[in-house]
Amino acid sequence: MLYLRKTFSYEYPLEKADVVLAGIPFDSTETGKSVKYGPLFIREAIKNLPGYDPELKTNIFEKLKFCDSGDIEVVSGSWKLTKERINDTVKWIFNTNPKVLPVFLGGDHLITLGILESLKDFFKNITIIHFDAHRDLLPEYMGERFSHITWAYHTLKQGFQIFQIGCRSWYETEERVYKKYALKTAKNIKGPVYITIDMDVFDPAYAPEVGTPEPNGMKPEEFFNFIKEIPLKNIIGMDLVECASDKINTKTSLLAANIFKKVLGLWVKK
Ligand SMILES: [Mn+2]
Repeated sequence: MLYLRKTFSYEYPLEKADVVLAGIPFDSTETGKSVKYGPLFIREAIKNLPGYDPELKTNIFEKLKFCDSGDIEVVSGSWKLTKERINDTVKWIFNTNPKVLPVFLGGDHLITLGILESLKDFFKNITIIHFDAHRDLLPEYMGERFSHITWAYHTLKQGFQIFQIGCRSWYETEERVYKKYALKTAKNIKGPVYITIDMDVFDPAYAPEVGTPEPNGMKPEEFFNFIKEIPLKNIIGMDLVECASDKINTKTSLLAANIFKKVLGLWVKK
């Protein structure tokens, strides 16, 4: 099928892939703009990326074998049923290929909780590196325990370590939780690392289409400098969430696709 392509110019079966892409278009807990079409538009932006990175002098599409597994069919309005589907998908991924690096596209940030709970069956002592304008450390929101602004709290309760970057808006109760439980430095992180990137970590000038934008955010260059300091050889997975793009080639989805490229470029050179 020489002239036919899906997301990547050549797609490998999951058992042979280095990287697997999976969309999770769940946005039932979103309180701002819908993020249901994030996977669609980030994927379209990935399709248009040149693989070569002039800074890293590497081409991810030549160095890595990719598989796009498609989007999980989420159950709108039901976190319980959606979580089961995320759990089954993550199990299928690692039972098929224990060495693959999964990259998930969201979707609201609650999907990260479902992914991490599933990863616990395969990895011990996971540290979460969490880029976000918000801490997401509320125990509940308006009486609901599971929401895009509570997921990080539940990871702490389940024994994950978390290091947060880029936060600039939080509730007082979250500050107490943060001070008590979160890591305060990224140095000395050992063991498996999971990276979660809420696109609202960026200033709305660079990523305006997000669920809940906050002014005074990161510049892309600050993010790209920081990501080089992370021990990428230990990453076991990554997600890009809260992308509220609703058109092709808008700022947030393009930036998300470029993060995908840069992180994988750094990972391949690890
Ligand atoms: Mn956020």
